[in-house]
Amino acid sequence: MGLIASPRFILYHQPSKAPQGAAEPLESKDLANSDELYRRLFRTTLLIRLVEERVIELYPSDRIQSPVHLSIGQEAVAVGVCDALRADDLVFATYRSHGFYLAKGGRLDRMFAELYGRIGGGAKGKAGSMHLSAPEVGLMGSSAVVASTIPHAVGAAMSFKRQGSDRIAVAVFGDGATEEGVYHESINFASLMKVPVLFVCEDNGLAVHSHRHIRQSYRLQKHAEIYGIASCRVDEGWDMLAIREASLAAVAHVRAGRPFLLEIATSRYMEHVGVGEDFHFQYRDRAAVDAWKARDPLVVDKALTEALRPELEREIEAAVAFAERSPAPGRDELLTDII
Ligand SMILES: Cc1ncc(C[n+]2csc(CCOP(=O)(O)OP(=O)(O)O)c2C)c(N)n1
Ligand SMILES: [Mg+2]
Repeated sequence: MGLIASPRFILYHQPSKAPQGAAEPLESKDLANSDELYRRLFRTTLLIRLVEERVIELYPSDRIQSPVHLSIGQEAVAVGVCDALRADDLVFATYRSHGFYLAKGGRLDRMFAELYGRIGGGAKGKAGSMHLSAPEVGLMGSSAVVASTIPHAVGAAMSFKRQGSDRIAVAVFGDGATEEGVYHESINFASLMKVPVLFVCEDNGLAVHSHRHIRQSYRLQKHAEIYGIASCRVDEGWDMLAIREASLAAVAHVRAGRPFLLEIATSRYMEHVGVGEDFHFQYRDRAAVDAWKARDPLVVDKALTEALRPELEREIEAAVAFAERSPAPGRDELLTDII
């Protein structure tokens, strides 16, 4: 099948909105390699989904020792954003961050060991799913406390500025987190002090069981504008290529010395916390999620999913085996690595 006719090419050319006030225009440097690029991003997106599907299978066995907030449906956000970053840029994320951990390059075996509460985990089993980190690849931390890592990202970015470095920091948060005071304090400070921080809002329209329109009197981009922060909204949040393209422009703006807000529409397929679906609560429609799935590349591009599945499943099984072999922390670990 020729490139022009392939679904991946169509996806690549779905235009994302032009950033308001971005320093550099959207530019596609990868046209020549678009097929290869699509495959690379698709592979990481599929890895995240298959990892979380494996978590669903394992969960009833009770070997996973922590609550899990699955990002199934939202994976393209992490992949598109992280692909636009440099390895030495830092990401601060949330309790729903298996995707950001993997997209930033965190080791899969250590992630499973962390979920299992084993010594081989990134935090020797003390952090679990909600507090993943992999500082060696720039995933600095994630937290169960809504909005709490936003000021950490601002602080890290402020230190880069003071050091004269061109590294940037990324604050990842949900739409619900923008209702927290610290979000407002953070964007005000970042704008005032010209902090090189990228704010990424994963807008799944939900905070637990409540919809954004019954919680918020503001539109996020309008709100950012009042604080003098340039922004962009990507509505095609299933499309990792569109997200990457918008992220490249946003990152260029931030690296030039100004904060930026990237709001990305997305869809959480599973329940807020846990491994089931929750349509029986009737706070949302299955039809809306189905409409999203109908555009989701991991669902639509069955041929590539099936082509990549065997090697990814082997990778996942090796990581699960590592977690199974890893010992539980001993009593001597109880008081180590804590403040
Ligand atoms: C400071 C704080 N308040 C309340 C909660 C309870 N809580 C956990 S998740 C959540 C919803 C957050 O929604 P959002 O930021 O949109 O993230 P999503 O779960 O949709 O990814 C709430 C209110 C919390 N963990 N921390
Ligand atoms: Mg949300």
